[in-house]
Amino acid sequence: MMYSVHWSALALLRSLQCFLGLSFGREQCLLDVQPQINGQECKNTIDGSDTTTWQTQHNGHCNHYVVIDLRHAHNITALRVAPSLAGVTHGGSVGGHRILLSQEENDWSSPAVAYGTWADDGTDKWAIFEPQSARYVRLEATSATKNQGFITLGELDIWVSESVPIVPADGSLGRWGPTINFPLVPVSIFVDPVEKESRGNIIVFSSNSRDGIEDGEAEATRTAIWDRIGKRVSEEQVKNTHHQMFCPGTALDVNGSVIITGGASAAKTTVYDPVNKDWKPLHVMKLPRGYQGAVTLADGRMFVIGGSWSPSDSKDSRGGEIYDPFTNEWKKLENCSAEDIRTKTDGYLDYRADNHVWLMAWKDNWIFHAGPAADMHWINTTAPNGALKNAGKREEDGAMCGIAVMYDAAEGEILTAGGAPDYGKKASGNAFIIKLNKTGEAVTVAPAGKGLRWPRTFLNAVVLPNGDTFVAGGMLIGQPYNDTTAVFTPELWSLKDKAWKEMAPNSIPRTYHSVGLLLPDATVLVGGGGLANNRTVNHLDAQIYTPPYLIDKGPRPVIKSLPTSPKVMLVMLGQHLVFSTDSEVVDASLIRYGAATHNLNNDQRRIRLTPERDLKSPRVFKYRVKVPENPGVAIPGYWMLFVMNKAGVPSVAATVQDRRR
Ligand SMILES: *[C@@H]1O[C@H](CO)[C@@H](O)[C@H](O)[C@H]1NC(C)=O
Ligand SMILES: *[C@@H]1O[C@H](CO)[C@@H](O)[C@H](O)[C@H]1NC(C)=O
Ligand SMILES: *[C@@H]1O[C@H](CO)[C@@H](O)[C@H](O)[C@H]1NC(C)=O
Ligand SMILES: *[C@@H]1O[C@H](CO)[C@@H](O)[C@H](O)[C@H]1NC(C)=O
Ligand SMILES: *[C@@H]1O[C@H](CO)[C@@H](O)[C@H](O)[C@H]1NC(C)=O
Ligand SMILES: *[C@@H]1O[C@H](CO)[C@@H](O)[C@H](O)[C@H]1NC(C)=O
Ligand SMILES: *[C@@H]1O[C@H](CO)[C@@H](O)[C@H](O)[C@H]1NC(C)=O
Ligand SMILES: [Cu+2]
Repeated sequence: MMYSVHWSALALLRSLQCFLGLSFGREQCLLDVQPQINGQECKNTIDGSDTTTWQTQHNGHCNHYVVIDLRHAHNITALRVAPSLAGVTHGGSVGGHRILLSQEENDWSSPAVAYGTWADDGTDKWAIFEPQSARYVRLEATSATKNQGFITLGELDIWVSESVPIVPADGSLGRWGPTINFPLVPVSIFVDPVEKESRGNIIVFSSNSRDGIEDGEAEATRTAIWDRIGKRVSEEQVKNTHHQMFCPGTALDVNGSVIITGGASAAKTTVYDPVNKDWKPLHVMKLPRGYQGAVTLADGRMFVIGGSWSPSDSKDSRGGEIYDPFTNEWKKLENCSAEDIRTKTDGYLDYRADNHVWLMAWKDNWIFHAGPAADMHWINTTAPNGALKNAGKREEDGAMCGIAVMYDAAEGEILTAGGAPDYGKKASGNAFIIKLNKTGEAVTVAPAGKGLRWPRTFLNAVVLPNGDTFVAGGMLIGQPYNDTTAVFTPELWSLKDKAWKEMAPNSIPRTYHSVGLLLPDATVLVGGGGLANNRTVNHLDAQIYTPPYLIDKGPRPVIKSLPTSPKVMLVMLGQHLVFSTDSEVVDASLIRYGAATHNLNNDQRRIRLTPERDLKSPRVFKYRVKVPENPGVAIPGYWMLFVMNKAGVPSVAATVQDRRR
């Protein structure tokens, strides 16, 4: 048979088994409108042949669906949708889609297990989701490619899994799903913070190609927008900046604009403006680079350092430079050499030892360099040429493509975990708590519990509103474009217990070129991986992880009183932020919006806040929280304000802007 599974890693790891359509016995295909076209009935989607076609009738709009009855319940985990090989030239393929599962013939009340938009490129399409027991499968086309009002489809396979356990019903380990399908591999990702109801669209991008390297227009980027509320994915090619934003540095400025530096078009800088929803070129960097670390400073400027594969690879070609968004100018900091911040355990010193630097903006416009090099540093960006100062050793080896998260900015506390001494090497399970003391002075380092239970590199880390850090994906041996040693069990660093806990596993590998991000509704998005031309390891999707605090813990508190439209509140340093809620809350936090790529999100940080109830108005739930005074703690820009109740359930975030200067 023709099952050329390009998800070989998944098949290998999960021993999937494919049931051919006809082996289900009675197939049941339903069309929403007209009778089926003679010879092109929907039963052709499950006849085991890609060359027979199901063609829907043109009905002016596209909402065609097919339902398959498996006769018995199976643990279903994936769908392959193959285009017709019969040479049908009219009609589109399935673009926008939803996939629903059911135990009952006409009950489609459960949310979709996967939805999104597939690319218009004539290849097989996959939807992979967490296994779920169902007898009926429904594929809905919500849009057809080529703007057609009807679709043609060659074959639809349903994949089941007998090895992946069904998600525990109690949800105490969290829950995965749905899967969001993108028309490209989401290698870089950010939340557009300026959005109706403040809940935010998600913008993702790959390279000039959707799923490979260098097979498109040289200086352009494939992007997609996921409308989380409308549950739709759309695609856009960004050409006007002439910037292929693949393997870049990313940071969010004072106005929530995402500044994307370098990468494939090595000196270019682009800004995504969330107010006008457009992309604009900015001034080029002094030094061309890709894979650099980037971070927004206390005064709103942005610092970058390191980054390999720039065309002018040489020892001193990757030093620090600083961008001033107010003047659109770059300035080189001659005394911040990338040589000082390299890992010393990389086999290709000149090439990639200064990649993906963990940078934490701090007081007085200083930056703390937390890794991945074993030696940590302080960077004084106000010294005329910048100044680097050793801050001690974190561990013995470097931790390339590990993670660092400032989970408590007021206390200067950073969690680090995982990584490998070098690409291609065995990953580490090391985890540490770094505590910053006075700016420029020695820091303390202590092990974070017993370390990760699963050593991993290319992992993603997201700080949650309650200060716990969720770590997902990664692999045991750091081999780009090879999912063989992928880790599927996420871990949670509990602030209260000072221990790691294994959480619900997922079924899609998230390794090299994967990303993780906290969403404003307090769930976590983990996606991407791959972007290899051979397509065996490409993951054109993301999954939502719902932490246990949102499962069976009762209603969520609601922040009621922050301004709407645009739902952004300006906050002032050292001042109180006043708001009301619909119920009692006992804890609060601010988490800065960030942008993630290559397992790195330096702008992500959390500030713990203490809600003080206004006792003068006992009949309403009115609170105030004090925003820290120091802009090195409360970095200017957009933040998510969360409140939590006694059961630990967080609200949906209100968006606040900390705008200064
Ligand atoms: C589905 O998975 C559950 C739990 O892993 C298992 O007990 C059950 O036998 C599976 N059902 C089928 C039809 O494979
Ligand atoms: C941010 O937006 C404000 C108001 O539109 C503008 O005055 C300011 O220059 C912007 N700052 C940056 C860094 O773009
Ligand atoms: C800083 O740079 C200047 C000139 O580039 C150099 O003379 C000086 O020695 C450097 N200082 C340090 C501490 O590296
Ligand atoms: C950082 O650099 C500035 C400018 O040279 C200097 O005034 C300041 O003392 C430096 N900070 C420290 C703590 O060395
Ligand atoms: C900083 O270190 C000093 C001793 O070196 C200690 O007394 C102080 O408590 C520390 N401050 C913080 C915030 O940890
Ligand atoms: C992928 O990794 C595995 C385990 O490390 C190795 O055996 C295999 O050869 C690798 N495959 C490729 C294509 O490099
Ligand atoms: C996939 O392609 C990449 C890049 O061309 C290559 O390095 C890798 O070994 C390939 N992986 C597999 C599993 O074939
Ligand atoms: Cu890359």
